[in-house]
Amino acid sequence: MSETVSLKQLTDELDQLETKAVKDISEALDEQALEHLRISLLGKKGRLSRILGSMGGLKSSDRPVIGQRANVLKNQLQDLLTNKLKRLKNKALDELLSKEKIDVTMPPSGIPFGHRHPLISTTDQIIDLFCGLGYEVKEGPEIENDFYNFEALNIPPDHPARDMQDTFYLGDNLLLRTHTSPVQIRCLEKNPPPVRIVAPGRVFRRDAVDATHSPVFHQVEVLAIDEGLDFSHLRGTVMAFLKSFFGDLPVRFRASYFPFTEPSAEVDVQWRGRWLEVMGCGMVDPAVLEELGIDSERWTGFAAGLGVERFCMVRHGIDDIRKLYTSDLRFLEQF
Ligand code: 2NL
Repeated sequence: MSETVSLKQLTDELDQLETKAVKDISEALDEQALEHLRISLLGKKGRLSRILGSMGGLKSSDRPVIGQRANVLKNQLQDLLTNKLKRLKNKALDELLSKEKIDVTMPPSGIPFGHRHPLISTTDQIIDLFCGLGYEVKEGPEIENDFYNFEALNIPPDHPARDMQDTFYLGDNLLLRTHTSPVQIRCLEKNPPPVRIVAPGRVFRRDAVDATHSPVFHQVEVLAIDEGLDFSHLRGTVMAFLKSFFGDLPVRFRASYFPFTEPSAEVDVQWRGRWLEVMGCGMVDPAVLEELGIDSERWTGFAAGLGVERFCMVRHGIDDIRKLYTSDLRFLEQF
């Protein structure tokens, strides 16, 4: 048997429990504190259970009174706990959101963009002009043989360019191309004239490195073969190209010599008061056409070779070719 208790005693206990619980719930600081409170109030061994457990000591007529009161209190506390939990959750979310606020107007974190190397953008600029004149871009192997690099271009066996001192030989008949002319020879071999092509690419010569020489450099070669082409077409094309690249600088043609063109010329532009050589060109030597089985009485053409490094250095005021090859970001990021 339970100890006897009076109705008044249990009513007072419930009143006290209510007052204290309402206060504690309203003052709970976080979800964890609230959960502890819920267990100590409404749990199996909680304070409400204890009071209900002592109901056995009541007169049986008083039991429903306390039972009903305890139930009401239980529901009331449950509601208070649920509401408080909701408010604490909202508060926690608000705090999180204000801490993690995303300002969509902030500038981006500055992940650096990559960009094209100045030699590539210079090459592209040269190519674009010729594409606009109807030329096609052709590429070919960097490893060539003697025929395509020298023989087909009318370069005689005793020419200095063929010297071990000047060309990287890889084996008996293999070498690193010294110009992109072989690309054009291969193209002419496969495609009968008329042709209009530009051949960009890396070329290789056994030069000692200094401010103006690199054993690897870049060339764009231009070739047009058609009926009735003469030096005026060469000159007009070169002038149009130079004007689009450099603007209105003075240009002069100087007579020169290449084994694969006749007549040949070198072209200078006047820049900051000085004449700078920027390209070589000429009418394709009939011997080059005949070697490829092209009738040189019917077909004529012109060709030109441009050093991309030279164009790039003049355009950007770069004083040393080595800067284009050392991959120093402090230099490259300027372009
Ligand atoms: C230079 C000179 C030149 C050519 C390249 C060429 C190509 C064929 C036939 C005839 Cl397939 N000629 N190319 C012609 C004249 C000059 O380059 O000083 N380059 C940097």
